[in-house]
Amino acid sequence: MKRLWLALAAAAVVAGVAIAQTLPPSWIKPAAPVKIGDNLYYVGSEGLAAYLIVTPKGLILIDGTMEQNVPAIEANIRALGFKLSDVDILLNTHAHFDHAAGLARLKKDTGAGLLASAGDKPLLERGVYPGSEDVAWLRFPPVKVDHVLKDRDTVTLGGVTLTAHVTPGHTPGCTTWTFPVKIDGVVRKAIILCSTTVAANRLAPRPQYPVIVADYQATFTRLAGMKADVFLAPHPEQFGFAGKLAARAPGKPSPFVDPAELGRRVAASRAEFEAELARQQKAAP
Ligand code: 4NZ
Ligand code: ZN
Repeated sequence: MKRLWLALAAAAVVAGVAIAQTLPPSWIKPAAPVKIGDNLYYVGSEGLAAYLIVTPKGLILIDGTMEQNVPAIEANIRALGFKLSDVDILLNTHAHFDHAAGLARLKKDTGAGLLASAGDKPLLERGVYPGSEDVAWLRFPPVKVDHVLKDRDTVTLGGVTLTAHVTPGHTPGCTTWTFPVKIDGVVRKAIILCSTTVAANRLAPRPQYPVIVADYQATFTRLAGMKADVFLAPHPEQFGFAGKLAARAPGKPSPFVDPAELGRRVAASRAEFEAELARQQKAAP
């Protein structure tokens, strides 16, 4: 996947607006909802995750994905037996077009309030990619943030509490979420990682934003000290979603429960980051 981003980033320079057409088709391919736990459903497209957290007092939706996916996300919410007006809170992993472009329309259709970090709020409200504000194909429909979250703030609805962990780098306000999820009768700790990939980000010599490298480093250190039983992320391949779905079988433990996965994925991502940082520094004129 990383190679793809590098290719996309390189192509962006030469192709400009045409690049949007080369995004993975799976990103806007509708997918049926998937039950991960009693109170947690995947309601995104085949290639971009959106998560629905169910509480007795209403629903929380994390990520809007692309604008084109909104009808399918809404159909998934209805197929699960809910009304769009049941969605009370909208959250976002990070303010990139592929995870935030659908938020404006979802907000309008559900009437929910959007909560976001201080670092990502201005990006969401302008609909721009940090450090590439003038790149048209990276823009998305701006969406008003109703409440600003600080690091370690909690969001509670219907007795379910989510914790916001501001893990910057991928974006200045990248937000990782943790919350309880009941799977096979056991309450587990789930984590939705914001994203720690470099993707199209410039690290050197003209960084996407001034402290991006220090932010990534601190985020990797912080994540390495965290624990979770269920590892999730904004891109399904980042947590092996397809393989886990295929591995599910009645009477077998859920493949979504893997307390070692967070550590494994963070270590791998950190190694990729360091390699990419070295590559960009070496390539610098
Ligand atoms: S992301 C691009 N949100 O990191 C940039 O998966 C960033 C991502 C995807 C695609 N891009 O430039 O095409
Ligand atoms: Zn991103």
